[in-house]
Amino acid sequence: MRLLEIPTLLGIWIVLLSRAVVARPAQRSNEGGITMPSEFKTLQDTYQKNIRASLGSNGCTDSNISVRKSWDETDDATRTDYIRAVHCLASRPPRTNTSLAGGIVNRLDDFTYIHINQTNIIHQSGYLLPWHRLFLWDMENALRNECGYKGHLLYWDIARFSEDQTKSRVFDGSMTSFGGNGVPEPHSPDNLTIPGLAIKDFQLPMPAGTGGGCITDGPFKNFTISLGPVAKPVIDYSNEFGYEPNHRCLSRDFYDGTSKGVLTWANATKIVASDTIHELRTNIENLWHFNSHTYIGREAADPFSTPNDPVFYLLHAQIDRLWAIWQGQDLQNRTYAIDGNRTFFGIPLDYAPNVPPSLATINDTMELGLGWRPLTKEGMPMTTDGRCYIYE
Ligand SMILES: *[C@@H]1O[C@H](CO)[C@@H](O)[C@H](O)[C@H]1NC(C)=O
Ligand SMILES: *[C@@H]1O[C@H](CO)[C@@H](O)[C@H](O)[C@H]1NC(C)=O
Ligand SMILES: *[C@@H]1O[C@H](CO)[C@@H](O)[C@H](O)[C@H]1NC(C)=O
Ligand SMILES: *[C@@H]1O[C@H](CO)[C@@H](O)[C@H](O)[C@H]1NC(C)=O
Ligand SMILES: *[C@@H]1O[C@H](CO)[C@@H](O)[C@H](O)[C@H]1NC(C)=O
Ligand SMILES: *[C@@H]1O[C@H](CO)[C@@H](O)[C@H](O)[C@H]1NC(C)=O
Ligand SMILES: *[C@@H]1O[C@H](CO)[C@@H](O)[C@H](O)[C@H]1NC(C)=O
Ligand SMILES: *[C@@H]1O[C@H](CO)[C@@H](O)[C@H](O)[C@H]1NC(C)=O
Ligand SMILES: *[C@@H]1O[C@H](CO)[C@@H](O)[C@H](O)[C@H]1NC(C)=O
Ligand SMILES: [Cu+2]
Repeated sequence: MRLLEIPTLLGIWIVLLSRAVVARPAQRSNEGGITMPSEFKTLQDTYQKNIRASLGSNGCTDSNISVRKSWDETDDATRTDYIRAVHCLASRPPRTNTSLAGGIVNRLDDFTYIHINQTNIIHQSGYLLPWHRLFLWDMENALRNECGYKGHLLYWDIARFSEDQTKSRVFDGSMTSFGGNGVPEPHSPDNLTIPGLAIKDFQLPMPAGTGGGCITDGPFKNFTISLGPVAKPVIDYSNEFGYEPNHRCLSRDFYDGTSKGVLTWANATKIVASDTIHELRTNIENLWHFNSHTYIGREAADPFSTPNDPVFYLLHAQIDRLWAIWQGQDLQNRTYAIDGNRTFFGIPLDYAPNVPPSLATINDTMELGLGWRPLTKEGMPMTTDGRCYIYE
């Protein structure tokens, strides 16, 4: 019995959510991609104005707040430095006790490991947004403090390139990109089964894109990953969470069907214009989150080991940005708003009976790895509790 299927939920939401906001007809800009519509820009401007107005003269201030930009809108020196720092973390030893997972070989794997370990708790749940906000922050600090990266986290400007993501500098295949598609390998769509749930046949539909094999260009062409994959057509109980070493290339499988006409400015605007936290979170999940992972495909589309693709952090910075813009419309009421269960769709976990499926609260403890166990509410503000950043 498959109680909850993503397509069913998507279907419900497409019917239920009338277009709250209709974006203006898109125009081409000189820089390539589709220009941000005024409805989105107005909301982004309000967020930026409200965040800056909320800053005091101690801690996070107007003069030292970090600015997270679009990968396409930063300079080549910053892009090069970011990529260098990712390779640097890949060359550093892990800090996680490898008795937890023999496949952990480098410092990036510390992040991928805890993401795998927490997947059934931090997706389709109340923790999605605060957990990933702290995860990104942790990565930004690792890049800066351990590998000397001078910039800040950058985001993939997904809506701008919804018609053709390969036009973005994120995927243009140059040495200042994350490389392009995987080499074409004819393959069929799949249903991937999610391990760890009390519902044994929960499946995620995975379409077949135009790649499928190893990426062939860019600075991650020879990149070796080790943890995962986890979500497979049939659960592999001998290595259920992909913790065993499995050295392989980085593969992708671009699938326009979840980007073109989907990851649009209209949908981005609908997300940030959501009236309630429930609407916001379900819009992010149903219109954006799954679709952006699925567009890239292969490693990036495995819900567990997805951070194996270094572009993961830019994909999630976009999601963090959409949440930030929504919060920034009304910082008082929205900063600590939470919605969702304590597990994936509220389904009980077969390995963690101590995680009750029921509603998440802002006082719950989250597990970010290496002993970091913040409360949900510490992952919500953007300019306190150690965080200090704004999206441009
Ligand atoms: C920003 O400046 C304030 C005031 O000088 C200082 O208290 C704070 O530590 C600084 N924060 C950062 C992140 O540099
Ligand atoms: C790693 O974990 C194992 C098993 O729990 C333990 O025996 C070992 O002491 C740990 N190693 C370190 C360095 O903490
Ligand atoms: C995550 O790690 C904890 C131990 O730190 C373990 O109890 C739990 O079973 C792990 N979950 C998964 C899905 O690996
Ligand atoms: C995936 O599951 C759906 C629903 O059960 C089914 O209709 C479809 O044929 C399956 N697709 C594949 C590729 O197995
Ligand atoms: C990948 O490895 C090959 C063979 O070692 C080397 O010639 C090439 O320059 C490497 N490419 C990148 C992008 O590191
Ligand atoms: C929003 O995304 C859905 C898929 O989740 C898609 O069917 C729909 O066409 C998109 N709407 C717009 C206006 O882009
Ligand atoms: C916060 O939300 C409440 C209830 O929805 C509303 O009455 C109030 O006006 C909001 N506050 C602000 C500052 O908008
Ligand atoms: C999951 O959350 C919904 C509200 O979003 C709630 O109605 C439902 O009871 C929760 N499920 C469980 C198992 O707690
Ligand atoms: C969270 O904890 C704070 C103080 O510890 C308390 O004031 C607040 O009511 C709690 N909120 C929830 C939703 O449990
Ligand atoms: Cu995730």
